[in-house]
This record gives sequence, structure tokens and C-alpha cells, in this order.
Amino acid sequence: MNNPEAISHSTGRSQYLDDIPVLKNTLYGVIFGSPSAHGKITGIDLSAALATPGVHRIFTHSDIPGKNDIGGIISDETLFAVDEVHYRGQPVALVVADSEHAARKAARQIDIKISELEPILDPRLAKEKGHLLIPSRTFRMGDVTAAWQGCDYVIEGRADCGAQEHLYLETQGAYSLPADNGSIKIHSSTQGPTLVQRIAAKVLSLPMNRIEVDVARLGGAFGGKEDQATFVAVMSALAAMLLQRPVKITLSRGDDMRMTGKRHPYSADFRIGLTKDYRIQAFSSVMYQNGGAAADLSPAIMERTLFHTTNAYFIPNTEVTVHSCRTNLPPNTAFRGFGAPQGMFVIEAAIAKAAGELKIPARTIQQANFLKENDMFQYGQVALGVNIGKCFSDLDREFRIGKIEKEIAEFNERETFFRKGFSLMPVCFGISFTNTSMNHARALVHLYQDGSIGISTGAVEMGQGVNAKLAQVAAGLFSVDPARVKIETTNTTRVANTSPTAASSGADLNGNALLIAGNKLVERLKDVAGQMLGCNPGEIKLHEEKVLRSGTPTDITWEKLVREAFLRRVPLTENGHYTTPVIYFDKSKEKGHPFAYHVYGTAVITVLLDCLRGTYKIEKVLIVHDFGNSFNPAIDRGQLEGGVMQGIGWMTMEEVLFNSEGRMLTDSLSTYKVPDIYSAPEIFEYRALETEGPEPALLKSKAIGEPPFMYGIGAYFALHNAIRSFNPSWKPDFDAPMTPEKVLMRLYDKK
Ligand code: LUZ
Ligand code: MOS
Repeated sequence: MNNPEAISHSTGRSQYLDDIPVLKNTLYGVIFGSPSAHGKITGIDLSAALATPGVHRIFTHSDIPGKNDIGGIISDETLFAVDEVHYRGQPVALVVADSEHAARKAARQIDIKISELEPILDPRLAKEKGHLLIPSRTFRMGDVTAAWQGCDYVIEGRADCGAQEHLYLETQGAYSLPADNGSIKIHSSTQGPTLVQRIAAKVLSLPMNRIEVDVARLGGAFGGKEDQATFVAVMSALAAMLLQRPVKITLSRGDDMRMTGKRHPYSADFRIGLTKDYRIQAFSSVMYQNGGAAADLSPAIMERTLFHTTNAYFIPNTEVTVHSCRTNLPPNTAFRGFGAPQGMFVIEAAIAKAAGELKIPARTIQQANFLKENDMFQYGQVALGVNIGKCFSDLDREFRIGKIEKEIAEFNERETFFRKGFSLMPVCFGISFTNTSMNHARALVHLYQDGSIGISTGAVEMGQGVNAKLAQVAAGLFSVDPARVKIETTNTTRVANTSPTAASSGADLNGNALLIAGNKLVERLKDVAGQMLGCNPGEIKLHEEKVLRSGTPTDITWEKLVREAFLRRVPLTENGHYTTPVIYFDKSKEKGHPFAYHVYGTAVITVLLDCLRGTYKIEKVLIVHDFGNSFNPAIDRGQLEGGVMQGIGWMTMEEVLFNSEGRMLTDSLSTYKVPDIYSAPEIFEYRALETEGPEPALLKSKAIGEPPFMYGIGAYFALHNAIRSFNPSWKPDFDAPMTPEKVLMRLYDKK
């Protein structure tokens, strides 16, 4: 089934937040952000701004009726700054006016006096000064200290990777309406409607039932709207409540880029120990996560890093510590992969460094250490259904890895100013929210008396196709035409207490809840059909819009059956509640079974490097991916291809830069380069690994949102290898992204 929304998206008929018709007394908000990265507010003069034509009111922290606290995990973040500012762009005030233009003009008139303090931007420096967002955590297995002695080679190094801008096409926004009796309705572009509801309730001092959050769909999110849609939504709700008028806020692209957090940059020291036959005996690392000025989701992201530091390898002795460092940057946040890509970059860098020193291909080490069935992860979970070896051998069989390497070696031998590079990138990614208590979902299913179907779940459609998947599941369940199914908006009054649509688990969690609700209705309809036909309901089957009795079609159609059930006063609404089985985690021991299953895959990436210019082309991306038993290959393909390109962007060209005062230098698309059609590989081929798929995955079709992102890490190491081939005297470092400038410097670095 293709995505039924594809046509309405591409013809502009799908409604996004900005397409909601506005009421005529709507006001518009513009956020005034701190002009300084760190300082004390010594004065703020709003008079000129308030005198600007069209301005209604300017809100600051003193207007908040409830708590000035928007922290999702820990309470360390305000909606509006009080007496200190901790990053440039930190919201200080909200200007509300007749038009966005007037509000923006007024915001420029706000006169704020700040006594400057020194900004800290480097996570290592922050750690040195004791600025941590939360206590550091360490995951251990075996005994690294003892293990180093048994290693034939011990190699040390450092790896750094940069931030990444989400660049969702639709910027952050919200539209809030005063509703009956002091209630507020918020249309929000959020991945987490319940989070918006909960935080709005806290700030507005209302019970949660007075706040309704509705989400039609998002124009992209990638994690950027898991937590950071909230402040915009809560500000519009606050203004709507206090002014008793509808208030809309849509961030400009520049404000969005400057004010919101990004993927966390990490800086890590590593040590890796190998035996003569290239078995990794020990790995240790200390990682400095650049968290920005408040915790946001950093604690959970730190945790997912710790879960993914050995990627798809078995390493018997490991010890990894992550420090979550508080710096004067916007609070960094969720981004596709959620800390796992950063962890995987470090182990891949360690392997690349070891390979370089031992003068062997990295692939030799990678292959010698692939995870096997029943191996234990460093967090205590026993690996079951391990497919990494099979992904690799299929990849080799399909695409002849040895032949690709040989062609590259010959090319590099022959050419003067061009080099090619090769890398292998295995991926093992755990599926489930690492926080066990978030792994649950509900679905509400209505059968209408004409046979049409309305479905509400907690899943938010953000372009990933979850609505299409849910419609397909429902159509399969009732055996009806998918056109009968409507997936409703995600709304806190219909489905409450939801987890954000995140962690690649939107389809698994909400789809399984839908199956539970739907199957209850199917049983009920079979009873009705049994009564109508005077037979045992066990003989009844619903098949392609018809009722079958013992396999033979009857004259009862789907429509007739539903109508009859209605007339017989049978309830045609059901609710389903799903919780992921088995999973748990004990934080006091840092051990448990946090993931329902893992997604595996292996990629080969090759690049062509122009050694005069430092420019390059991604030539080939070849993948064998473990989709499980994919029930929608079209949507899964979109996620795979998009994820890989986004990963390649992070590793090769997307560079978020701040100056020493904490001012963002890359706040527009002329200074921040994302992959475009010209960056796409000339050859992009993938195969689906043939497997059954695990039970907890929706219809055994594995989660697809995040895992493919990490194949993109291979692009970095392919470039790394091409540079090494041109400049053998280069002392390799690991500092992503590998932009053309950095490539050029390394091609001629003779130190
Ligand atoms: N969000 C979250 C996530 O709250 N917990 C997670 O484990 C997670 N993983 C990936 C992406 N978002
Ligand atoms: Mo996410 S990084 O919101 O799954």
C-alpha cells in the first residue's frame, strides 16, 4: 500500500498547523530572545516596544500564573528567563500584536541590559568547572583494567562529532484558543501532545483536563519536536488564556535555528585493546556530551549513548562514562538516533585508529568482532535474533565487497589527484524507549454505522508514514478497503497520557494497541454474524468486505454486518491498551533488558575524492537491512533512504558553528549546508534481509525510523580512508563533520 497522503501532501491539500483557518480576532506572538549567551539581567525596558502600533501586550516571567518551569525530565528550565540568561536566544519575553510583522517590529524595540558573564561553550571545560546537568553515569561489563594486560595492542585516541540542525520544513509553531469555562485548546506542531498538555497545565496552573492538545500532522520533526515544541505551545496558551483571544506563534526559520537545541555534539577519549587475531578484548571511553544550558532530554540521550557504545560488536570488557555537560548554548535535544550515533562514532573511530596503526583494513577488525547469538550486551541483555553476521554475508554475496575494495585499490594506484575510499558500517540499534515506563500506548476505534472506521491513537504523523501504517493495519484487521479508514488527529481528549512519537516506536506501540482494540470489535462482529446466520461464531471469517461462513461467501457485506450490529445495540467502539512485554532496567546496577528487540544492518559506502579541491562525491551506498517482515516496503524504503542521507549530512557537511561569544554563525541555509540531490550517491541499493521478524514488532515488521541514520557514519570513514591513501603521513584524527575544508587540510597535513 502506498502512502494515501502522498497525493494530498504533494498537492498542498494536507492541513498543517499554518493551514488551520484562523479566527478573525487572532493575535500573533513573537519571542524576544536573549542577545547574550550568559549574563545577569540588570534591566529591561519594554516601553518603546509597547508603544509600537498594533502591540497588545508583552509577557514575561512575572505574568505566569503557575510555575515558570518547562523541564520535561528535570526542573531546570524556565519558560521565560528571570534574572539570568544562559544562552543566546533564550526566551525573555513574548510580544503579542495584531500581526506577526508588528510583533517582530516591537520585539526589536525591547531594551535589555545585561551584565555579561563568561560563556562556556566547550563541554570539557564545563566538566572541569563542575558544570554538569545531571550526575555522570558509567556502564561496565567484565574488567577493563585487568583486560588491558591480556591485549597485544592497546590504542588510544580522541573522537569529536558535531551538532546537527533538524531543519524540519515546518518550523516550530502553535495556535491556542480560549475555550469553554477557562479551558484552552492548543493546536501544536509537537511529537508529544501529552508533554505539551502537562507542561501547559503546570505553567498555566490548570488541571490537565482543562487543556486539549490537538495535532493534525507535522511538517517534519526528527526529534526536534519531541521536547522543544513545548515552549512555543505553552507561550501561545499563556497568552491566549490571559488575553482571552486566539494566539498564534510560528517561529521564523532564523529564530528557529537560533533558539532551539540541536543534536548533541560529543567529545570523547577512547582506548581499545585487541589480541593478535584482532579480537577486541577491551574498550573504554569517557564521553563529554555538550548538553547546552538545560537538561531537556539530555539524561535520556546520555542513556541511549551508553546502550550503543559497542554498536554491533561483542566486547567482553567495557567501561564507558558519559558526562552530561552544561554549557551556554541552546539546550540540545532529541535527534534521530538519540545519542546512539554519537556512541557508535566513537567505537568506529577507535576501530579505524587501531586499523591504521596495525596497517590492516578496518573491516578485518569489524568482521572479527560481530555480535553473535546469546552474546551479552554491556547492559546485561542477552542478544537474541542477532542478524549482523547474516547482514554482512548477504551484503558480501550481493555486492562482492572484495571486488569493490580491489577496484578502489587499483584506482588509487593509478590516479594522481583522485582517490576513492571504502567503509563498512554495521549497525545494531535497540528498539524501545530506554525509559521502560514510556513503552505503552492506546488506540480508540469507532466503527460508524455506515461501515466507515475512525481511529485515534497517540501516534503523531510527521511525514514518516505512521498514519498509512495504522490504516493498513486496520484495513487488514477488518479485511476492508483502506479507503474506509480515517486516522484522526492526535488529540489528548481522545487518547490520554501518551508517550511522544519517538524512539522509532510509534508504529509498534500504537499499532499493537490498535490490534488489541480492533480484535475485540472483530470478535463482537463475528458473534453478530453468527446470530444472523444461525451458526457458531467460530465458523465466521471477515474477508475482503464480506462475511464468510466456513470459508464460503454469504450475502452479508461489511456494511450490512456493521449496520446490523448497530441495530442490535452492540457497542461499536473499543479501546486498546498495549504495553511492551518483557522489558525492564535497573538503574542502580545499570543492567536489565531494556529493548524489545534490536534492528541490524550493514552498509558499504564508497567515495570519490578530488585531492586538489578537497571536494568529494558519495559514489555508492549498498545496504543489507533487517526490516523484519516489512508490511509496507514503500514507506520503509522512504525511511531508509531519508535516514541514510540525513546521517551522511551530519557526518560530512552539516556544521553548526558558534563564535566565542556563543553567537550562532550558521543560522540560515546560506551558511548551513544540508544534503541536496547533488549530494545523493550515484548508486543507492539495498536488500531486505530475509527474516521472520520479532514478535513485539508490529506484525513482525521492525521499527525503521532511526536505525538507517547510522549507516551515514560510514561516509565519514570512507573519506577518512581516501585521505589516508593520498597522504600516508597524515596522523589521523576524528573530528566530524568531514567538510571539504577539513578534507583539504588533511590531504596536505604533513605533521
Ligand atoms: N526519546 C525518549 C527517544 O524519550 N527515549 C528514548 O529512548 C528515545 N530513543 C530514541 C529517540 N527518542
Ligand atoms: Mo526521536 S530522536 O524524537 O525518536
